[in-house]
Amino acid sequence: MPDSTYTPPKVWTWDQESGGKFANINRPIAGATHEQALKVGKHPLQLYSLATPNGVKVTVLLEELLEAGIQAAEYDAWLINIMEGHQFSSGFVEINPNSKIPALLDNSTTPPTRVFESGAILLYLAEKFGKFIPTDPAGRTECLNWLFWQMGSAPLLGGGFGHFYAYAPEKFEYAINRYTMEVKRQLDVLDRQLSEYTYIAGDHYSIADMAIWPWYGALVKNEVYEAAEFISAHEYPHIHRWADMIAARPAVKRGRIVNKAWGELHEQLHERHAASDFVNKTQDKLDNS
Ligand SMILES: N[C@@H](CCC(=O)N[C@@H](CS)C(=O)NCC(=O)O)C(=O)O
Repeated sequence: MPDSTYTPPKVWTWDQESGGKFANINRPIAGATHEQALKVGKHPLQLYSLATPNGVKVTVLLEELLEAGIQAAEYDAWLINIMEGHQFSSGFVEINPNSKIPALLDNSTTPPTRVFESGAILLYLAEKFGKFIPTDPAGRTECLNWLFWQMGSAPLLGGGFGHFYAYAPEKFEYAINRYTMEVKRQLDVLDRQLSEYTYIAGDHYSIADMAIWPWYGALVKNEVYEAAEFISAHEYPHIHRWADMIAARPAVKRGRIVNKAWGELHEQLHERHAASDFVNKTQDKLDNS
């Protein structure tokens, strides 16, 4: 058994020097830290986000809706830099009291509708536009099964495995073992499902794929946590087949770079306000102009 030298005190107190990649933004209290209104663009849908896996779910869906010819899905995507604490502005907290990206404001309704939690945003948009969610009860239920599977499972991948394997200031064998076991089990769940079906929830591409791909597709393709070798990603061939198929979709290629503020300059579109921004406003174009 790993040796532990830490004995929890009777009452936990906030140690602001606890270390770790996200130590400067982690806090034990909710609410705004500063007054700052959110910017608002001309489109009905205002998205406040960042291209983390949770953010990419939503920009992929919005681009898929536009690709399907639904002009009412036009949106402005504003960059929320979580490392700089933008999620704690008064404007952001008004639309997401939980201070996490992504958050959406639908100005086409009266009054405007706020939507937070990526799963709720996917469901809201899929229902609003009648796309990427089956309408028959059995198909819809299976789609929701996998959407909610993702919402419950991914915190164990991100907050558990990713945190302790990639971000924690020290490596703890107990924590890494525990979460690697769970994540490999989750990957096996997906691999078995995808050995039987083309897409996660059956024969049709849906919001379940859009929720799961940015996390588990990225994991097996070594795009998050640099952990593909560690978790033996080659053991999940059906996830690889599916991940390649999703990644090849034009809307996915666009959606994954919206609100991205790291990586290759041509794959960073900090803000998105028009389709032409993918051609003219990526960081390589802006830096050269
Ligand atoms: N369950 C939420 C999780 C969202 C989430 O964890 N967002 C992270 C980035 S991926 C965030 O905004 N973190 C900022 C913070 O923790 O202060 C969802 O799916 O929308």
